[in-house]
Amino acid sequence: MKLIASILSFKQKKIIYKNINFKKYKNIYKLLKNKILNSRNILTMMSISILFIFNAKSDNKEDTPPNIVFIMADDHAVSAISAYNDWLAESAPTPNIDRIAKGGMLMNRTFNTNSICGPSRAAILTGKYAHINGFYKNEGGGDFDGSQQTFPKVLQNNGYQTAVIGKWHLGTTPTGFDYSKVMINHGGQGTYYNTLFLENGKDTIRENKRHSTEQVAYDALNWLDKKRDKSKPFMLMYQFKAPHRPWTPNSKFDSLFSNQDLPYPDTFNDDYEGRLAASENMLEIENHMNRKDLKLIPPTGLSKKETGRWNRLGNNGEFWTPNDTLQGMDLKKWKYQRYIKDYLRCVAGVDESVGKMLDYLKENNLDENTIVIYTSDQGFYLGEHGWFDKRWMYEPSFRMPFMIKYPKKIKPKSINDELIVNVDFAPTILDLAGIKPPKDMQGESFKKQLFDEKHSKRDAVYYHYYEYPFWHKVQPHYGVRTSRYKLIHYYYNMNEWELFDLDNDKDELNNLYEKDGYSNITKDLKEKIKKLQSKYKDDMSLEEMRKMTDTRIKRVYTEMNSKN
Ligand code: SGN
Ligand code: CA
Repeated sequence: MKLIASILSFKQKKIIYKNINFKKYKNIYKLLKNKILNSRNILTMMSISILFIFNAKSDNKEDTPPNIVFIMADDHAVSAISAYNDWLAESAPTPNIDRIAKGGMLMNRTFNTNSICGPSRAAILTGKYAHINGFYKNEGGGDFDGSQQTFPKVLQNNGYQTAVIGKWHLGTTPTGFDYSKVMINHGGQGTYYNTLFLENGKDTIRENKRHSTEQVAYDALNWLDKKRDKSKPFMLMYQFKAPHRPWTPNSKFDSLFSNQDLPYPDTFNDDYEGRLAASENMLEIENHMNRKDLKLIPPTGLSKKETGRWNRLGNNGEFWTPNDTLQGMDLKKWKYQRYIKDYLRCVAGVDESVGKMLDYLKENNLDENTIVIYTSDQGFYLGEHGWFDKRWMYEPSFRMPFMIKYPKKIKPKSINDELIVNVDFAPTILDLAGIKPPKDMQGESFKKQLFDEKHSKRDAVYYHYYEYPFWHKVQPHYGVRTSRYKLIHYYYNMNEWELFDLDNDKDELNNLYEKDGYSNITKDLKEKIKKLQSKYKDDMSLEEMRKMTDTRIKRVYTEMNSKN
């Protein structure tokens, strides 16, 4: 318990961090100027002249620090981005998001370290695993400790203008930003319409003219155009609520897919054989989607409480059908079609807002020197294994989309299979900005891999998920993935291991743990887990890990002044 308390009361040491690339010459100039005034030394005069010649030379475009637009959607699966050319690519293209991949690099193997909203965002900001940055669960996980070091703070300290606009979902008010406008209603999740925002930590603004995806685009372009300090490089976090549950698209996309059925994933009717934890889930499209998810209209005359109950029916496996005749597989398919169409309509909105940003950068001659990243806080199940939601270390939720465009430095249309995790984002962004990543960040910069497709270094990535049983009853687990194998340990109230050979079983249906011929591979993977747990300081006992799941940390955050 003591150990856990120390983790939770994590306090960030102040990092004195100096690497003032683009301020460098100005500072040296000041220094030398003072010297002249003091000594009137002719030699110093000469060195100033040399410096100016050098400075004029190096002040060309090569040395201008890049701007950064970090675009993040919420729950956007790789399979719902056509650049990944997966099973939905033809039916639901995302031409604007694909522009980023075409103009730069598509990373095929980017993974989460804890596949859920707040924890992923905290890992991205800090470059540290959840047990180190302190934010490891959404439910009963408290608020993010905003006093700790984050990559936006480091950029800000190095002369960048920073902003975050859209979804934040970390409880505490954003720190490290010159401008922030983040969603705060619905427990920080934000809503699709009538979204309540908090601007710069003090003013609440109810936006009721636009769908949230359009509002975020509007605010982001407005900041770029009118509010930022144009003498400085900028880093903008452009973050959508879409396509998160309850998948409410902008009504202008209502007719999209109305005359077609979308395809089903291969594992739509998975029976979870050989995977005990998966068989105990509560995230099946067939059995755990509620009436509100699928946009059924409640009967009139119900009280607010009754309406809520009516809407939520289905969450706990209660049977419902939109009419008296739809049953069995037909009902399951009907639910899927309803769900996937709304989800992809939300994606269409995100794609449109990404297009607006790319157009703006181009029209304002900013695109050459601006790094544009597109990612999502995690992946999502679009019917694979019969599921919606995320959390598992199985590929559809473990994988994150990641593409990056930087015309000056990254070759267009490049594809990379390197193993990357979300704690790598922070050091990579800093590295790209010419700033040395702080040593205590656990992730590693993959800048080299961006410039050279063949540069490879990591042989395995480590994962740990804690939240249980709410929501969706996903057993806490940790595991390791190499380019070929994955080993997972479910440890909370069972002791189950799963081993998959991804080369021969990409859908992870065949658990090879304790099967003949796999003992050496298993031994090797267990050693890898041990090594990574010790490297990332996640080497506590199972008892202590279980306690982390059981510890409910109160949310101090309240929806500030949210009454207006
Ligand atoms: C909400 C959803 C859950 C979802 C969590 C976490 N329920 O609680 O289905 O798993 O968010 O999502 S809902 O009925 O409120 O939509 S996350 O993106 O914040 O991690
Ligand atoms: Ca999410």
